Amino acid sequence: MKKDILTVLNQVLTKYDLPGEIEDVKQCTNGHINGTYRVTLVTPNGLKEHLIIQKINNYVFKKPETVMHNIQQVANHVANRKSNSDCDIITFFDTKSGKNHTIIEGEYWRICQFVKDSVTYDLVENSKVLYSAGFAFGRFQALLSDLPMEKLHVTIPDFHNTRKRLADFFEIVVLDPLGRATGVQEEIAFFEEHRTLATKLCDLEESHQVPQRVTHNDTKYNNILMHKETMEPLCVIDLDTVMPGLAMHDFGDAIRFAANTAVEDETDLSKVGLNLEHYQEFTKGFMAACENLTPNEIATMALGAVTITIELASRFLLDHISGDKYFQIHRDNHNLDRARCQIRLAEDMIEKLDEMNRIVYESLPSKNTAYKEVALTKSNF
Ligand code: GN1
Ligand code: MG
Repeated sequence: MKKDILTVLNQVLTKYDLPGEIEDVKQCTNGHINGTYRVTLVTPNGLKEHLIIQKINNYVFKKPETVMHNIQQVANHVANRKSNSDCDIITFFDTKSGKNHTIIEGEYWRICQFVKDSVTYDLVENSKVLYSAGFAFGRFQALLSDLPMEKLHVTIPDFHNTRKRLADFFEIVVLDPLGRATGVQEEIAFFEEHRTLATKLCDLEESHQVPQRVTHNDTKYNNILMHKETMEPLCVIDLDTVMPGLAMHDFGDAIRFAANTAVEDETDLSKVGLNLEHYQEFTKGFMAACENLTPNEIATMALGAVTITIELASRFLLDHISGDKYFQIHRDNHNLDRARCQIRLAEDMIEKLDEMNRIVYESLPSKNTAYKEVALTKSNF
């Protein structure tokens, strides 16, 4: 029988020097992968401590210890580089035996502080908050630009290899294990139509025309904790997929989420689209923080948003067709809803791609005019 969650959380706590009684547990459901609990602990001297206790999903992360190794590397590196004005990054407590995680009956658990006064948003209503979010993700990348990639494990192979993602998708369409592919022919046709566009970044990466960098790889807006009143970024979280990747993917994934006029799983597709004002604010912030982008990176930044949106749409639809094994779902056909929403968003981005490119160039900080001109000559990828 499955142990109740309170018993397991108490078991996890015994591995840490965190004495107290659990007073309250709330499950957080805005992540689709790990099991996340917000726990209120009453300490022996009567104070309340708010913690996040998280179980790493070991179906998704086959080797959770490599995830925790990477997080430690990143934490050490950023601690030495960061200035006071930089947004924090999440770090995990050490266990009594000095590790940043603990293993209970084969499951990997970790604990961090609940960041005081923090909130996350699944939908952005005011574009003004996006400059600082763009800056925080851009700065995250800048801080990691001199972390040697060899120090990091690849926690999920081919994570943003869009070519492989689409090949896997078409393979499952043929296998159609549950007969669900028959009902989504229109969606499947979308991926056939846009396969070439979606794999352009792969071509450039494979031919070394764009560099690999240490990237976050999961830059959803709700992976930045914001101050509940000032709306300033407090902390970049979810470092599970920090590994070598492309700057355009981090930029693009953030846009996919934060510049969508609707939530990620919106079923009323008339609400879904790219908000160019949101896009512009985020872009300005990101570009101001990422100082050493190459002309080819700049020229393909907007393409990164289209690419990652198509890629994620294919991942959601693959999961729907294969029986919802990867992303946690909270209703029937949830992954199908998510896929349809992302397809609609990608279609809108494709229509707006020229405008998106123009905004990238306009957002380059003035000190970068030298490669602004070079970038303009290369804008037709
Ligand atoms: C997953 O864990 P979470 O919810 O932040 C996924 C991302 C997707 C995202 C879509 C390891 O992120 O790649 O973009 O869902 N993470 C993994 O919301 O697959
Ligand atoms: Mg994640």
